[in-house]
Parts: sequence; C-alpha cells; structure tokens
Amino acid sequence: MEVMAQFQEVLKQSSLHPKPAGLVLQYGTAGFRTNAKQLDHVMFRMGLLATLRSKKTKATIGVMVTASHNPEEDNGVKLIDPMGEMVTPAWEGYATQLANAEQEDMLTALKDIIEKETINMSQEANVFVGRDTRCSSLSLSQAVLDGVTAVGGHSKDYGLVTTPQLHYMVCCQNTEGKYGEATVEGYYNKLSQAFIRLAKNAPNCTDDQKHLCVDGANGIGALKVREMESLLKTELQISIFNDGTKGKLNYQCGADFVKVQQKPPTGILMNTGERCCSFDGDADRIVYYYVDSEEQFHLLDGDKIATLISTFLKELLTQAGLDLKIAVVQTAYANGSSTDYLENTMKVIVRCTKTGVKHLHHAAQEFDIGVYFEANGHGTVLFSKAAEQKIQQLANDPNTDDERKRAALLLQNTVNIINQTVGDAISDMLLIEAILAIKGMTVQQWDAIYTDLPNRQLKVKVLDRRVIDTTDAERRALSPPGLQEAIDTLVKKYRKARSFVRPSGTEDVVRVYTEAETQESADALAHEVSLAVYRLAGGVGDEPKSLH
Ligand code: 16G
Ligand code: MG
Repeated sequence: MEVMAQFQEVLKQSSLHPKPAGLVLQYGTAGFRTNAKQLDHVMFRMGLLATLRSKKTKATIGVMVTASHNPEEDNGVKLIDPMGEMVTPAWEGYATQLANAEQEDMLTALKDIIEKETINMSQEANVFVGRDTRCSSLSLSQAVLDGVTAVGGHSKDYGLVTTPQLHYMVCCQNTEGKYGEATVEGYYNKLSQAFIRLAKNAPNCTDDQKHLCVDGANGIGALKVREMESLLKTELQISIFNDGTKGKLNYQCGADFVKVQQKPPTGILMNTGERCCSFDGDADRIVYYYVDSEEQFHLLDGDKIATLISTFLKELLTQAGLDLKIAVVQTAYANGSSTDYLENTMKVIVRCTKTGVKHLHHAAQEFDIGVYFEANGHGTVLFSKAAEQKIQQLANDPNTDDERKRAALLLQNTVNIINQTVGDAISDMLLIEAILAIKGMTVQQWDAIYTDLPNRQLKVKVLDRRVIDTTDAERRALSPPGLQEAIDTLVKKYRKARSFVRPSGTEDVVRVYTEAETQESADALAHEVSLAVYRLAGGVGDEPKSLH
C-alpha cells in the first residue's frame, strides 16, 4: 500500500479504538498497566508501535497482553525486543507519547516516531502476540492485532502463553532457530529434555523428593505446566493448585501475595515440610516455601533461589576446571544475609542495581555467567557466548576425564533448561527441582544455607512521589533535603539495621524497606522511616501508624 493510503487506513482503524480524552498513562517499569477498560486504544497503538519497531530492527517484535500479578480487572502490555529482551528505553518513551496523544493528534505522534527513527515504511514487519488468562485479554490482544494490520505488518497470534514463553519465541524467531524452535511445543521439548538429562544424575531420588506443589495463581502458568507435565515423565510429580478452574486470578494466591504477606496462598493443600512454589499471574516470577512441624511458614525467595543456583554453578565450574567469571546481581531489596553469604562465604562477585528486570539483566550481561534475581522471585541466568562455547567444547572433547566431562554435561543441560531471555517461573522451577535432586537436598536444607534478617516493607502516600530522588542503586535518597540524614539517624538505633526508600515505578506510592536483627526492630524502624517520609516528602492522608 502506498504510504498516504496507509496513513488513511491507520486513521480509519484508530477511530475504532478511540482514546478517552484527557487520559494519561505511563509505560512504567514493566509496560502499561491499569484497569482493562482504559486500555483498548493503548493496545491498538502498541500494535502500531511494535510494527514500527519491527520495521526499524528488521526483526520480529513481541507484544504480551498481561498485567502480571495485578488484580483480574486490570490489564497491561509489555513490548519485547528482537533478542527476547525488554524493549529499549528510548522506545518506552515513544510508547508513552503514542499512547497519550489525543485522538486527533495520534497520526502526528506516529509520524514523529517514523521521522525520528528514519523508518522505512515499505520494510516488512512481523509481530508475535500473546496473552494471559484475564477475561479482557482476548479483545485487547485483538486490538493489538488490528494495530499491526493497520500499518501493514504481519502478525502471529500465539493466544494463551506465559510472558517468558513469548520472550523465548521472539528470540528463537530472530536467531533462526539457534535458540530453539519458535513454538510452545519447541519450548516444552527443549526444557523437558534438559530436565530429564539433569535428573538422570540423581538416581537415588525418592518419589517423595520428586513431588512438588505448584500454586498457579489461577493464571496462565497453571495451564502451561499442565501442558508440559507428561513430558517430565516420572522425574517430577506436580500437584497443581489454583489452576483457574475455581478461584480468581492472583486473589490471595500467587508469588506476589506469598512474598508480600509472608504466608501460604489459599487454595493449596500442603503437608508439613512439603516443598511448594507459587507463580505470579503471567508466570515470570516464582517463590518457594514450606511449613514446618510448628506451623511456622518459611519463604525461599529470589535471594535464596539465586544462592542455590550460583552455588550449583560454581561447584560445577570447579569440577569442570573452567575459569569463568560468575556474578550475582541483586537489588536493594535483597536480604542483607544473602548478600553477606554470597560475598563472604561463597566469595562470588555481587552487584546491586536499580529495581526492574531490565537493569538486572543489563548488569548480568557483563559477566561470563550472570545470575540475577529480584527478591520477589523474578530472575534467570545469562551465559556469555564465550562461556557457552567453552562449556560445549569441554563436553565434546574426547580427552576430557570423567569427572570434568560429567560437570561439563551438567553445565550444558543447565544452559538448555534456562530461559535466558527473561525470568521464567517454569524454567526456574525445573532448574531448582533438578538442582535439589542432584544435590540430594531437601527444601529445609536449602533454607538453612543462611537465615534471612527480619524485614518489613511499607508504602507511604505523598503528593508527588517524584520529590524522592535516589542514588547508589536506590540505596540512598538525594532529595528531599534531610531525608537521608533522618534515615541514617534512625538506622543507627538498631542492630544489623538497614533501610532505604524509593518511589514505586508501578504504583503512586513511596516504598519503604527496612531490615534489622529482630522483627520488632524492623517494624519499629519501618514505622519511623515512614513518618520521616511523610513529614519530609509531603505525605497525604493520615500519618503512618505504628505496626504494633
Ligand atoms: C515490575 C518489575 C519488577 C519490579 C517491580 C517493582 C519487570 C518485568 N517487572 O513488576 O521487576 O520488581 O516492578 O515495582 O521489570 P515497584 O516499582 O512498584 O516497587
Ligand atoms: Mg509477572
């Protein structure tokens, strides 16, 4: 189609997806996210934008319709770049501009992007679209597809998939199959084969140890685990709870609920000491937990997962005699005990970045092996090309002795089981299960590697959260004046204490984090820091109340 005619078509189609006048939304930490009723125009426009991005990069782009762990009535959209990573920041800016242009200015906003990025409109474009199980997701993903078509792009609708599956398939498509086949079956086959090969190294694993309870958050993860279950054969027996047949999405269940509330989800039947895990609503986060004989709940969050995985990898590197630099990337939310254990006992490099997967992902790329996890359970492992080659060479070298060969093969299958594009609950679960089986480790032994410092997270409502400016990976506040000094003074009152505050990237609040030697201290400090934020950063509503 000729360019002018194409713009006419965009205008015509766009009028079928009108923007409510005055509505302003931000492409936040992980895409747009708000009540589903406000998103039709955003979806159509993200279809347009993804097509432009595809023309620009001459590669397939992904669009995932999901609001992750938000309530059922919300929805959202995440854009995926060619290598399966999150869309580059400059284009997040375009996304915000395009989504907020009033109906009559939409075409101008679109043309602006085309001009700034010197996009050749006759270039072919291809967009992969996926969605989660929310009721609103079907029609919203149709709006994305309409956007792609309106600007002359090709699309492939994958229907119901997890967010990490779509990331994976975009990467496969753009690497001509080198990463795997760009189908859901291809994903299941690659991961399950690697899992079964790893599980072969745990011949003494009992049936009890092979059992896992999964809380699917009543979302897409439950559906997808069910689809791949049979491929895991007898190596892993999964009982799926909160599979979406009865309960409501993310309601009193799922990884975010379990992490924030520090208690088991409803809808799960767990025996004493039994290993359980929870996914979030789009299956890109996972946390583990169990309840002991005194009914005490034990959470194994992203920090514990990062420790388990990096210990396993480090041991294999030693056995294989491979000199590869391994690092763990965390955020300020990482429990102080985990950082201490990683740095001082395991002696691995630890890096701290700002909150948000893209920051961790980026930092992890700087090492041969970068293990990154947020405490909330989002994370994965990245292997550099050189690291993958060295592992491969060693595994294929006929002169490698038995012990080194075994380690190299284990490393090779570990590479294959991991979804390197983004944190992936299913892939992380399979890796963790394989590690526990190979090491003959119970969930209690894993938990005992180090003891978490008691901690507390609170939120404070302020007039404008942007008055808080942070530095040092969000660990120190630069403004408003006096806030950091106030926090420093309060922290000094408690043993082993630490605290930081940061404006949320997904909610209109300031977040407060504290940790200390006892829960009472962590709670008292959290209250005092909240008060300081309230007083110095323009708190609204009632003063924060004490927790006890
Ligand atoms: C988003 C981020 C997550 C981060 C969270 C912080 C991605 C895919 N997700 O969910 O990594 O921990 O935001 O939220 O980047 P907050 O800024 O509201 O604390
Ligand atoms: Mg998620």
